[in-house]
Amino acid sequence: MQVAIIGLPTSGKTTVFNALTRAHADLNIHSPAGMEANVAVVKVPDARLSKLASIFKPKRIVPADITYVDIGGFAVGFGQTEGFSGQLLSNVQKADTLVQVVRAFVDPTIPHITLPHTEETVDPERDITTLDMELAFSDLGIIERRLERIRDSQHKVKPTERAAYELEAAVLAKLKSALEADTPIRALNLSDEEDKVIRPFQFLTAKPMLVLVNIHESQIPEAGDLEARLRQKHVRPRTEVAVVPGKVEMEIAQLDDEELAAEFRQSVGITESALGRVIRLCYHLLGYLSFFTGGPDEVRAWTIRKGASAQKAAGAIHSDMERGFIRAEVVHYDDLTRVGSLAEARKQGLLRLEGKNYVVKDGDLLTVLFNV
Ligand SMILES: Nc1nc2c(ncn2[C@@H]2O[C@H](COP(=O)(O)OP(=O)(O)OP(=O)(O)O)[C@@H](O)[C@H]2O)c(=O)[nH]1
Ligand SMILES: [Mg+2]
Repeated sequence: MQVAIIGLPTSGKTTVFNALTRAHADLNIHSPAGMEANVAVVKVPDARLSKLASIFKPKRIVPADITYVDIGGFAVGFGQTEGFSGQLLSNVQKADTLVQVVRAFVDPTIPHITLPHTEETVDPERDITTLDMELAFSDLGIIERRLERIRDSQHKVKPTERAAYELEAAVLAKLKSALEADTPIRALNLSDEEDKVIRPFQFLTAKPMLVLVNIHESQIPEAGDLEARLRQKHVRPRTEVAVVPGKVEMEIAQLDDEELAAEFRQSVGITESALGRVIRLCYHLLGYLSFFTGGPDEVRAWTIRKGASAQKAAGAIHSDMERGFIRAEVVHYDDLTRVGSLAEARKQGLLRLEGKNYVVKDGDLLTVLFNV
């Protein structure tokens, strides 16, 4: 899973990147325009892995991972001007989910650059709207150019292609009016057919979005109220909002001593680390779940979409396994850890043979039988 961290200048993107990845990226360097300023791969913490390891005693434990990319250069106006460079666009397009960092901390020594004609105030509501508009402008530009091309080539379309052309034009027109009414594409309930039509365009507002509101430590007591207010206004389908004290989260994440980190967290009133919370919200936004494989070599966590079949899950492990899928032996984590071994699970009938259409559940442990 790839997550792009975006946001207006000095909103705290690199601070949040450090908090989420435990990295030590330099805050004095402005994230360069359009570039991947910082990249890190994070192991997805999952307490179930160590429990499974105590059963399988494997040589290694392999957690799922997430790649975070801190992308710079979201100056205001990038979506409307040529300033929205190919590099920036393609770096954002690559991501599965966007994390938008919004500044809510007040610090007069750190200028907050927003629109040239707005005063330098801290206003998370305004900034959420600004960034959403920039992304929407980019999508609208692509839609309008495509619609124009469809109109211009109407007379050349072969009869066999006409239906596909008309469907595409209709879907794009629907997206256009949604965007013009300030509704991002991700919030539309598109059919599978419509989804397939728009996928190649890689629209920015079609990606799930987590809005991370970056507060100062002193604002922690008001965090709950602020979050409730912003959620009410900005949570929509495939959009989540969370308030985090970025700087103190970064300082805690950078501690090597887990015990000290827990103490620190408790002393400032943080119940769940931003690192864990953001991963949880990204899984939720993408509709992902984890399943496991286990054996003497490794115990491993895998990520797939909710609703995926056992055959699709096998494909996440290896394409050969998907192609040559025969059956999967499935036992749920809860059952396996309750009885303590695969042999015992088998004896109690908890280890089931499932076919290719079995819908994998979060926490299933799969052994794929395949033939190539
Ligand atoms: N006082 C205070 N300063 C913060 C807080 N969060 C971030 N900062 C500071 O704000 C400045 C900008 O933070 P960065 O994380 O570098 O922000 P950025 O969005 O990556 O900035 P650019 O890459 O320049 O666009 C840094 O000096 C941070 O230390 C906070 O909660 N309180
Ligand atoms: Mg930065």
